Amino acid sequence: MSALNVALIGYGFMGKAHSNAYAQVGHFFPQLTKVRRKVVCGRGHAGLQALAHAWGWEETETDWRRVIERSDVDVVDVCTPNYLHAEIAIAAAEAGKMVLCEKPLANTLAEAEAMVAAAAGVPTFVWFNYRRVPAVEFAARLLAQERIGRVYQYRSQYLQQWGPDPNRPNNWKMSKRTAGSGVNGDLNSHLLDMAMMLLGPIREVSATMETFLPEKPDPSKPGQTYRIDIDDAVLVQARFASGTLGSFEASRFATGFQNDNSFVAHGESGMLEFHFEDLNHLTYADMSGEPDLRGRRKVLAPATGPQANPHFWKPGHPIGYEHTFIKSLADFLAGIDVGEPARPTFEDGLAVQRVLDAVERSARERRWIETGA
Ligand code: SOE
Repeated sequence: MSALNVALIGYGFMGKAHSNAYAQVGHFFPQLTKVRRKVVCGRGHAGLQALAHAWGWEETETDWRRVIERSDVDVVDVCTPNYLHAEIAIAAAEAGKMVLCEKPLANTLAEAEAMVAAAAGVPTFVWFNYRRVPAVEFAARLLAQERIGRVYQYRSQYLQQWGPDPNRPNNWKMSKRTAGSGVNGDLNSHLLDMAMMLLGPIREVSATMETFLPEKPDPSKPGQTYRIDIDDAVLVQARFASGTLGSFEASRFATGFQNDNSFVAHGESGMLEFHFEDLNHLTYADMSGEPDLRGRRKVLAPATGPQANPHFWKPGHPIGYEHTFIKSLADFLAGIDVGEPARPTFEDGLAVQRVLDAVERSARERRWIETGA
């Protein structure tokens, strides 16, 4: 296949992460179909031009509808604020484009369902990038090999600390209309995607959501405040279809943690532990050996041999945040090349959205809610 022309819609933090992936993927994965940074689209003129210039986009556009009408655009990548995901992704899919979308897939479950229906005939992908951390992929292999046996408990946390910062500008993430939710969609969605990738579907949840500061000073308007109607923290108890008992915590008020996405899986014959703030390591405990040597051991991942990731640097040469996006894109392109869609697809994004929706209902109704999985 000749190069795919990509249109990126949105140019914030994620626009930069995706731009870097498009720029780098051909260097690390030269065997895959090439991608061309054709056009980046957004509303704010100066920021848009700056991103286009810095990251090598050929053209800019300010109306996403014009981008989707173009016959020379093959791939539409949606990384706008959440409330625009559904409208843009559905229009792009109906125009026959391949569609990639930032997480969470949508603002609501109904929107996510409509996106899956509209995109049935085109390749789709959701940027749950933490799946592609080599240590997480390694953990998935160990779980598939049943190295820790039956998993009794899975404890997972996504902790950030920027919530209380009085100097942080108000933006679309602070409003239910534009973001759909607070940490539930922004952070807990990552935890849920990773958990379901590792351990299968979640059957039911019981949750609490908290808004610590419903009103904050607006740093751009001295003396004024703004209202916050989204969740600052969410605590979830869950049961997986497999029988594993799960817990999920996501917070923007977790002082001391900048971006720690972590899990611990406790199995009958061992344990696995991962922290994104230490992303090149996986901690493993093996209960099958000599009793005195059963402590936790921290291994560098990717390791050597078949566990190594041959596409980045040699084993022992750590990788970072950006590689998770490059690898996500590489897997998407490899899926196109072999005709087997890479995951997470929009269906996987919808599965996460069902749990996010159940979490919200559970917190509102103060009871366990089944996800339907
Ligand atoms: C929020 O601060 C955020 O940028 C999320 O939106 C991203 O998905 C996460 O990877 C890092 O944190």
